[in-house]
Order: sequence, then structure tokens, then C-alpha cells
Amino acid sequence: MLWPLLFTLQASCSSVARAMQHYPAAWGHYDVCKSQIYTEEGLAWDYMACQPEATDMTKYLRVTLDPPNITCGDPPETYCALENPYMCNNECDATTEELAHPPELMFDFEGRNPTTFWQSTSWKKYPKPLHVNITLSWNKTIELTDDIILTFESGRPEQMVLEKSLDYGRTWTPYQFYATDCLDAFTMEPKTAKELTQRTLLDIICTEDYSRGYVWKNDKTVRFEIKDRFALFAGPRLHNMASLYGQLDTTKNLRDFFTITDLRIRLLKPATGATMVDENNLSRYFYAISDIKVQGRCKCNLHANSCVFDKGKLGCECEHNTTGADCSRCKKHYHGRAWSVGSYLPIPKGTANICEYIVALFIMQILISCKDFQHTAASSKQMCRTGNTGQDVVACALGTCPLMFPSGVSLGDLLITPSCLLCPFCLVFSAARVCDNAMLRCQNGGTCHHHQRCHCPPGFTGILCERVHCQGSGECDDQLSGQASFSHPPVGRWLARNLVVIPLLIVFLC
Ligand SMILES: [Ca+2]
Repeated sequence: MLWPLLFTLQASCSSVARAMQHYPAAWGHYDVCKSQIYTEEGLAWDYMACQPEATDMTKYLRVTLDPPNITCGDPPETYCALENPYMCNNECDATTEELAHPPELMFDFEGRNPTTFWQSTSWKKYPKPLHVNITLSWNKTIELTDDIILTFESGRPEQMVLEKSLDYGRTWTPYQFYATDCLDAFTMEPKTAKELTQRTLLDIICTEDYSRGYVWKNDKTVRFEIKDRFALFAGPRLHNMASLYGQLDTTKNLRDFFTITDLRIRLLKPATGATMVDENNLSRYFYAISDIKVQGRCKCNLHANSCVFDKGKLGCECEHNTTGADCSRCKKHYHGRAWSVGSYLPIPKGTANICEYIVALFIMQILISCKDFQHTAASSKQMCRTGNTGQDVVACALGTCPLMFPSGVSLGDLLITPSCLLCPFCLVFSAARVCDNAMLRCQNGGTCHHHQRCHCPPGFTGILCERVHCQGSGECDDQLSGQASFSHPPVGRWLARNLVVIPLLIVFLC
């Protein structure tokens, strides 16, 4: 009865596999976190790197203005057109819906005529600068996927800075400077995004592309060019996303460059349309923005393919046994393998880097605590039996304990020989993490490879290269201590297969 079901599932999985092949190999959609596959051992999960679809992020932001009372209409004010000081028919009154210009109108649906827009008070305190900060906060890390586009209803500002924060507004760094004269405004040489190269992609530039001159109704937009930067790796039409993803994978600075929690638009000087400001008609000078576009996706560290907006907050729907708003840590009891960001590589499925269940080192009745053995001052070793025959003996340095297995398990089958673990490992044996660069450091110049093993320099051995390697007979106190290196992956598989259903056991060995 089981076979038809299995064949059905196998067929479904084959269809999925065929469907996957239809994706352009170079693109990589990453829209599925896992799928069931049929293997020789039965149904199993196949995990993949995954990320939410890019979307319009302005639906989820909170906007704040500084100064807070900078929006026009309180008291009501009449404005004149910049190009014609006698055309003063622009009225702003916060108490009348048709004449109010609140900040929300920067994010409503556009495409109608007339447009809706936010507008500031006029530059009535000239020559004191008219500075306005518009802060967009997501309270969540997001990754930009397309150009940021500001559409001005009035003339584009003569000076402004776009800034970003990665720590919820505590610290800010500039994204791009905009001015009619970059040298004068910011003492920066003017550049355009098109001039950037792969090497200078992260440079912060000042551009005159979106400020110089005043062209009424023709070009009202100010851009921050994300796609031009992507194109430096992915090609002009973004055909080779694999190349971009490869770079994002390996260059944290690059990935962080496109990641934000907040954006801040610092408007420093409104359009004047001339070199001189007409002090007799300051109601010509103000800021007005009809639309802001920010396309992006929740940053979920490649561990979620959806992101939900619940109670005013965005959060990833984490997979791969991860948790947190960004899936940036392992779920409780899933620390058996160190948390790690997923990888875009290899294209198109990437690598999930799932968090694994903690598998406690389960040692049954054959376990003999090192405490039962005598230490000799001469060798500084403690002798421990590893099998229930009492014949397998391993010598461990003080402060370590032997790695042992239940009877009936052939160590040879597991490609492992008795070895010693440092005491911290005796408490909770992590099935995958042997070393890292923080707590579990390889010693004596050893280097940690993939958290799986220490590569020891000549003359040292042991899991963390903590022991001097015995070069020949007579050089070491006890030849039994010269054990082969810890062959980890087979042990991990064995433990996962046999012990994952056993409740977590914390075994005190030392
Ligand atoms: Ca609008």
C-alpha cells in the first residue's frame, strides 16, 4: 500500500525538480526554503537558501519630520511659483483636507492628476537655512533591490543628502550627496553613479545629476542608483545575477551597503532657480515631495521566503530552525550547529546552513568516567577505557575526557578512533561545531576549518591542536595518546540518525 504513495511523492518531487530546471540558472529565485525529496533512505527534506520577494517597502515605514512643525498649513500660507513670482495660487491649509499637504502624501498611490504631495513651510526665515530631515524607519533590517526615487512637486533641492542607518537610527552614514555645485556645497568633486567601478562601488559620491538647473515639470526626480551598482557585477541588464549573488555572498561590506533599517533625507537648501534669493518673495522657496519609492525585501539572512507585517512590525517567517526578526539566531535546542547566514551559492538553490538539533553525546553503560582512573604525576594523563571489554584504552590529558560510543558500534565503521575531548565538550557535545574563532579556538597556531576541525601545524595534534604530536617512540610519555584526528562528519551523521529522538542528555564526564 505504501508503494503507490511513495511513487506519487517521487513523481511530485520529480516535477518540482523539472520545474526548478526551468528557472534561468543564472538568476536564482530563492523562493523556496525546503522541499521534500525521495532518497534511498525514504522521504527527506532538501533545504535551500531562500528570501522574500522584493516589494514596495513604503507600505511598512514610519515617517518622522524634523523639525516636527515644518509641514505647511499651520498657519495657512500661500505660495508663489518659483518661475513666476506673481503666480501665487498654491495654498496650504492644514485644516482643509483639499489644501493640506501632510507627510503621508509622499507614500500614497500616485498616477492621478493632480498629484498629492507633502509640502514644507516656505523659507520665511531666510537667510537662516531651511533644513528639513525626513526619516523613514522600518524597525527592521531590509535589503534594497531597486533605485530609491524621490519625486519633487516643486523644484529639486539645490543641496541634499541621503543617509542610511543600520542600527535603527542610532548612527547614520551618508549614501549620496546631491548639489547644484558639489565642490561649493560639500567640497566634493562631482561624480555620477555611471562612473563607479567594481572597485569604487562603495564610494560615497556627490552628484549634480539631480540638482543642477531648474527644469520645470520635466525632471522632478532624485535617485539613489541601486541598479547601476548591481549592474557592475550583474551586467547592464542584470542578466548575470549569479555574479552579483556571488559577490554579495563573499563581501560583507557589499551586502551591508544595500542593507538598511532607516533612511534619512536631509533637505539642506530648496530650489531657488537663480544665484540670488529674492528676499522680497520668500514664499517661492519651499520643498514639496509627491512620491518616494523604496523597493526592497526583508533581510532574513536567506532563512525565510516570507515576511509578515503584524502589529505594525515586519518580521521574517523563519525556516531552517532559525528565529528572530531577521532569522539571525538558532531556535531553542537547535544549537547543534552554529548559526550561519545562508548562502546564495551554488546557484540556483544556494546553501541553507540550517540550525541543527543539539545531539548530546550519549554514552551508555560502557561509559567510564575519567574520575575513576588514577592520574600519574609522571604522565599527566588519565587512562580511560572506551569499550566494555576493558581493553580499549585511551589516554587523555588532565582536563579532558574520552570520546566514547555504545557497545556494538564499531569505531572502525565510524571512521573514528578513540580520542579526547576538552572538558567543555563533555557537557554538551555539539554535533557539528568543533571550533570557531571565539570560544573554541584552535591552539598552537592551528586554524579552524568550517567549524569542523582544526588543521594543526606540524608537531601538534588533538581536536584543538592542544597536544604535542609524538614524533617517535620514546618522545612521548604514552604512545596511546597519539590518536588519530577526530573524524567528525561520520559521527555527526551517526548521532543524528541514532540519537536525535533521544531527549537531550547532558552528560557530565569530567
Ligand atoms: Ca503622493
